Amino acid sequence: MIYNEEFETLPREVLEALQLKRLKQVVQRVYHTVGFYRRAFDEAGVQPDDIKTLDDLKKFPFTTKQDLRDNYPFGLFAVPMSSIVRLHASSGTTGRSTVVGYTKRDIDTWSELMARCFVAAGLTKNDMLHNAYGYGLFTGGLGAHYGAERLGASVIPISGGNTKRQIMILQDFGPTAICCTPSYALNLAEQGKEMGIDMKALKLRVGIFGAEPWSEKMRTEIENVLGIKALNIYGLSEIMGPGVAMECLEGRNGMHVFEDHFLVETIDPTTGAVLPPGEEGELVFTTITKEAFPLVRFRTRDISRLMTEPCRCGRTLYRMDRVMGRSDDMLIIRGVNVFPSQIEAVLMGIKGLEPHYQIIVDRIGNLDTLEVQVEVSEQLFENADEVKVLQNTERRIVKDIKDYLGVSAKVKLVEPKSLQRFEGKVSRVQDRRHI
Ligand code: DLL
Repeated sequence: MIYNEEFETLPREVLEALQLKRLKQVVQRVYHTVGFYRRAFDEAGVQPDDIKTLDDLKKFPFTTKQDLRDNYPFGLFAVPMSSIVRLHASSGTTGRSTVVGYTKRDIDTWSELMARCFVAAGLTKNDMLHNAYGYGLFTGGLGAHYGAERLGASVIPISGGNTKRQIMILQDFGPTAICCTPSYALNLAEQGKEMGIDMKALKLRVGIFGAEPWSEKMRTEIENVLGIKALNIYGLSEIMGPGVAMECLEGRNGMHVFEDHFLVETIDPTTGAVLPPGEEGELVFTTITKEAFPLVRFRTRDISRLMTEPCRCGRTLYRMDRVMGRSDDMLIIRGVNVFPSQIEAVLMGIKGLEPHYQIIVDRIGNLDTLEVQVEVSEQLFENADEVKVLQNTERRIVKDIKDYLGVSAKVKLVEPKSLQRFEGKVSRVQDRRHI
């Protein structure tokens, strides 16, 4: 089933002509409305008129997450605040989060794209959706919500957490579809089992899972324990939120990128050179219809590859493979994006700690765990007869990590000079998850 038959099945030449027209417009617009882009294009010696073909895009400079941070919070918006109807943001210590804005028309486009995703998963207005993506600054909850409403499905805006209650609702309301992170799907299944519930007997038929990396092995496991079809959805706040790309029920192999709204390239993360389709590299997106927050050549740091082979669903939109990794050190812990540098910023804001720490990430059962080990200063350690001082410091770290970054961490204070020292590049993160 296809939501927007016309735009999802355009012959490639027609699609490319549309993309070129939209690309020319967006490049003109950012040059004239966003100071950052005017400077970046001038510095790179390119002008909006240089876009004659789609291929010319590669002459233009990249936009990075650092550029977004440097222009925090609203510096890259291309419309006045009076036209902005919604803001979302990633977590982060002050000044380091990414803030994104939407006009009314952007919300409209986003809702349509999410509706396309749900239809690709076989949903109709007769379905009921259990939406367990988090509502709030995170784009998952509201993004999926508006899309399901656009389709006319019944949405349960359950958001994240409170797992036992979620299971009761799954039983009592009988939703036919669910969306959440893949690890939370497994968590729900496990809790349900513990409560003595036959999770396969629920009415659920399909799940739309994303926001964190997962594997074919996890797909099989989710499908087995919940008795559903599990599909992959991709997106990122900077580009829009969920609904940048979505797997279809017919193909279940790679996610169709909504190329009438986003141009996608894969690049070599080291040299920045554009790679041919099929080759693994970093995804780079250009938004060609967004009003409030258009981005030209945004480096996602997500590693994947483009698949240009036709799909049996009839969509002509190219697909992207599962995200296979990142070209930076960003961790996704229970769906929350966390940079080690943000943890460091929290630690360095607390007196009595040394800049020596270790971050240990694991998956126990289906839950990601985060442990931070940090050395205390000699001074604090000598005063440590007062166990209370240490306890308070530990509590403060837990609280600050939760407050600033939105994740729970276990914190262990260790003696001065007890953590491993590195001669070359420091390696502060141990990711023990086998996804
Ligand atoms: O995670 C948007 C989203 C919500 C996507 C709900 C899908 C479902 P951010 O919080 O900005 O936005 O995080 C974006 O999450 O760059 C990827 O590294 C990762 N990611 C998102 N979807 C997938 C996926 C949302 N299907 C970052 N597989 C991205 C692997 C994913 N990683």
